[in-house]
Amino acid sequence: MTITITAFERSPDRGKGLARDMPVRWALEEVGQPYDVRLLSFSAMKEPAHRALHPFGQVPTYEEGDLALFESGAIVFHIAERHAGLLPDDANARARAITWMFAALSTVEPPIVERSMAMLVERDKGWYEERLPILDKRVRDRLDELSGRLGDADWLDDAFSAGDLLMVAVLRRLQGSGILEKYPNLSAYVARGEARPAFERAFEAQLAVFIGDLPTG
Ligand code: GTB
Repeated sequence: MTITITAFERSPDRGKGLARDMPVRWALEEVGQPYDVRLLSFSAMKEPAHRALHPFGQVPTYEEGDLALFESGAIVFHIAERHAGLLPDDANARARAITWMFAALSTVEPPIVERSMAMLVERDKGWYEERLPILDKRVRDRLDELSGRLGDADWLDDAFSAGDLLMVAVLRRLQGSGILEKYPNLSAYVARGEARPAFERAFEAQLAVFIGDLPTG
């Protein structure tokens, strides 16, 4: 059955692979599942046809036969459950990998998103300069803890899993901030994720959308 995902017609990240179709594309590449992409403008995302798939009028969505999903984390989890390669077979190791998926999205990502949102929409506020160090510290606190846990391991729990996929996707949002760069083991962890052939294919595919270099025919 054909898998179709949705993505920005023109991503605000300018092809950096930071929008949330990226982890979905990466997961599909990891498990070797081909997929189609339906590109949407901001206004098309708010149309009833798309809202029927995504109640919040966002991307990505995932369609496969009569199944329609939204939320990138849930989509990655679905892909990981249906196909081998992203979750270990051992029940306990699988539960730990799923725990890391949640940790990425609900513990590590929120302070990172809060910081980037402040930089995007609060720069002109009088209190911005005072607030930024507070937001930076919240991010650094999480990274201190994550860095301590990762130590010199390659991945968070033995073999690469969907937990690492989401954690690397979350940490990539900090690239160039000067914060991630202070953690050599986390920077190397992100680089290891980005060096995976599946990541590279997913990255090239989303970049091709941004530069308009889509396959024809
Ligand atoms: N929790 C949802 C999920 O994980 O799927 C969040 C989905 C979401 O935020 N989607 C965004 C969207 O559709 C695109 S990815 N926004 C349009 C809207 O809400 O109207 C978010 C995103 C965009 C750009 C960058 N960037 O430039 O770095 C990073 C992340």
